[in-house]
Amino acid sequence: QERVFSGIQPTGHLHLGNYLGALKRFVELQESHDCLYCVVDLHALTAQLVHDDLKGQTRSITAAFLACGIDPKEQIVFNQSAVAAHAELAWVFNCVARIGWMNRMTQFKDKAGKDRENASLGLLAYPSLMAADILLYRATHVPVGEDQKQHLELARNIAAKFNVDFAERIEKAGCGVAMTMGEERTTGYFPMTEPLIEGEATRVMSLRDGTKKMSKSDASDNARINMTDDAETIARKIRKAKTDPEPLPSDVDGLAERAEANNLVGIYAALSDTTRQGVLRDYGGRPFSEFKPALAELAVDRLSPINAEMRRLLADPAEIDAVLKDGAERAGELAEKTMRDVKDIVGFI
Ligand code: AQP
Repeated sequence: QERVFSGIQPTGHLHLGNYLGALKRFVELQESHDCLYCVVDLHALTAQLVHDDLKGQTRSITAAFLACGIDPKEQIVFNQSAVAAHAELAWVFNCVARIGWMNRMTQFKDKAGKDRENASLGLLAYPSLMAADILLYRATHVPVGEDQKQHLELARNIAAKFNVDFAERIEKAGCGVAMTMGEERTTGYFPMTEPLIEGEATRVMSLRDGTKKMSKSDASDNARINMTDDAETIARKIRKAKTDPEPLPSDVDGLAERAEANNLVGIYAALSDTTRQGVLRDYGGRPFSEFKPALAELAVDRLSPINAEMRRLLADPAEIDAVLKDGAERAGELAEKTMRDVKDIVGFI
């Protein structure tokens, strides 16, 4: 059975990269899959321990899930810390994963910076907790942006090592399922989860620097479009976005050496559910002074209703809290079943 899991950290305002790389895909996938969408508040502690308003941020991400169109009755929407099994399974995975694997993660290197000895142990172990988030539900697919690809590979390595190390126990417990690992058909407990990195905006770049990822933690607010920005702010940020002086090319090959143009065309394509080539069919040969206002209008058109609905939901957090509570109960039932198997496999009484 196919199952989707994905999460977003409650750290800072969501931006267009989070929307196009993750949220928009979450909504599309609920048409064809059983989905769990999680506000990963345990992860929020890894880079910064004390937050001004973690509860508020958690509610805000939940509001974004709902405002984008995720149906919390059909799907499961919850916050990670409300299901203790995430931390429990992460401990087992900390003992499966190797320190060398963690040290190679580019996100760890980026976020730890030069003073690695002083980074939190949680930041190093982040991918192990992420593997637990996914595998606790034996999820088969994870929609994410390009930046999470390496973490997904690590989750597969953890699953594979667990399956091999405990192969006999899994067999004896009778809870294994048939699967393909590498070239081999075998039996294992945890699935080889596939990342879903699809579409024209899997890596939305900064509006100020086409070589840098659009990110919540960028010091310049003009580098990103926040999902809470009003129409005027969105239009201003797009107007000021860095570009080169050439008109747009007439086909995608012409975008190869033009990071900023490529980024804006990709954003337009993703927002309008078409391809870069489709956008260039309409705008090829035209200057940015014509393209940017059209992009601003499109972004406002797509984001404004979401923004308005988020504000409505956040005005009374009771509805959001009820969604999270119900989601945590339903997620907890699924998690409990996995933890029963894992405890049996590992040998905990
Ligand atoms: N620029 C992006 N383009 C496409 N997808 C992106 N995602 C993040 N940035 C982009 C995707 O959004 C989902 C949630 O991200 P997250 O909040 O869990 O973690 P993050 O990647 O740390 O987000 P930020 O904005 O980049 O935060 P900081 O500044 O803290 O590093 C993920 O699926 C991610 O791929």
